[in-house]
Amino acid sequence: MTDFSLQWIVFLAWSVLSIIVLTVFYMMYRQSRRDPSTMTYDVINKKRFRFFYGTIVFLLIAFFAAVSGAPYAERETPEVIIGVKSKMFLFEMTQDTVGTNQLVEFRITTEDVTHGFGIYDSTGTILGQVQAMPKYTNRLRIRFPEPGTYSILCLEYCGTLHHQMRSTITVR
Ligand SMILES: [Cu+2]
Repeated sequence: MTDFSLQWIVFLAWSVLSIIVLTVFYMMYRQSRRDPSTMTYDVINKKRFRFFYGTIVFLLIAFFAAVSGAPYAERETPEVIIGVKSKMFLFEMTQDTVGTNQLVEFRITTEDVTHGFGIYDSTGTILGQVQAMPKYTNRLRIRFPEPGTYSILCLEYCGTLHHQMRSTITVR
């Protein structure tokens, strides 16, 4: 998701929330201006009933709208899955070439100590990272926006040759 669309979602959510809050205040204001003699228990109970069930219906709709897409990370299926076995002092990858903008999922583990798996572009900017942990497989999903050679560096000090623990991935 781009920063731009995220800003719009936040703005919309904020607007909807503001409208709800203002509506509630307006209803309270109108209520306070009513002639108390018209407020029989019958009228009050009817209002409470409507408010109570209205709130429940609203919460139910909001709940299902919010969770229908969960778990969020699973919405997309990765196009490429790359297994990564780390060990002192190298990364063994099942594949080292992917396509531009493909959704790539790295499944990373280690055969010895904990390592880090960090992906950098040609300017040295980190695009994503995850730990390589013994007996666990951690996943990292990433899209490479531009073709080129990306560096993979170990991010966890793992021994004397840690600084040499690097690999590359080619994006076509
Ligand atoms: Cu290392």
